[in-house]
Amino acid sequence: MRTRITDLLGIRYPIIQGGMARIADARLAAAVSNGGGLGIIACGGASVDWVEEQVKLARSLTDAPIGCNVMMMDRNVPDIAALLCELRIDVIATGAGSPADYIDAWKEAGIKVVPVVASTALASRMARLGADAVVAEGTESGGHIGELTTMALVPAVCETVDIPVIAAGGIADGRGMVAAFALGAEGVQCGTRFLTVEECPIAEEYKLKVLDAKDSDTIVTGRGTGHPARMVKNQFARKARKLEANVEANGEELEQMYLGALRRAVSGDVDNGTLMAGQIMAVIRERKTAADVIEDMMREAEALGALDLQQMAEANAARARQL
Ligand code: TUI
Repeated sequence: MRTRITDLLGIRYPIIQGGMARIADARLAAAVSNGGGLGIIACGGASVDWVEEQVKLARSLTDAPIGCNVMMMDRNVPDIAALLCELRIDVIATGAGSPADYIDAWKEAGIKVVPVVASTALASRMARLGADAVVAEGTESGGHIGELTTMALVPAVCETVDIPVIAAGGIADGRGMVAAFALGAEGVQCGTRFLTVEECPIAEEYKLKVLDAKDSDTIVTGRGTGHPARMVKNQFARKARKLEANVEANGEELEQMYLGALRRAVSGDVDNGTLMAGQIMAVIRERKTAADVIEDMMREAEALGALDLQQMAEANAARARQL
């Protein structure tokens, strides 16, 4: 299939992998890109040297396009931004802030720029500044989140900008992809779905938490401090929520807790780490490879998309009868 997203990014399928700070490395990104999607190396929390090494490694693992995600709250953003120009990375996605100051330089270097937005206001600003596409990311997502749901945000963004929109937040299979396209998207971004794939470098304990989780097993911390993030409910999250009730008194303890919390999660400390994951983990039960996730999603979406509403309703009723 072709959409403005596959044409823009030079990829086979309109599926891109979410950033996932401290998780998405060259091997995961290359596996996604080799599977026909767009793999993304997460620069969030990483050093310039690590990013350089990972981009070079990814290039040795695939000839397909590769992207990087820049976390705008990071202190080393100016250095990362310059490095990615030098390396001529194919695509830059951004999150947790506005990349307004960097778009011109990235475009001049021939890089496709795809900011992640959580509101129509930022989407229209990004389009005006020359972004090639936007990711409209709903609050169902894992990690740093905005307020609006994917269901409300995606159509609103699609009505606001004429560049292609990639939907994110709560999408992990063909059903989600068809729903996103019905809302106006021309591509999807999935993070949580790639957490449990074979090529994802997180600890087995983290993967098991995601595979075992039910719909009500995520929690949002940081609303009190202005940095809301969705993660698997665990000891860390419960304690953070308690302390946040009085940020003034507990600010320092909270800061200490968050130090290294992503790293702890990734290395398997499922009690004291931030196990970032989105709400859709409730329907993820298989492990698969990255390429199989993409193939299965496309097959399921194409089969569903070929149905009319009457046929969809009948298929849904038939599935319910089998429960
Ligand atoms: O960025 C993400 N998700 C992330 S970043 C991350 S790293 C982290 N580590 C520790 C604590 C917190 C984060 C983990 N997950 N998604 C993209 C995203 N961007 N979602 C929402 C936004 C966003 C929100 C507000 C983008 C811009 C914005 O406002 C900027 C402005 O200037 O209006």
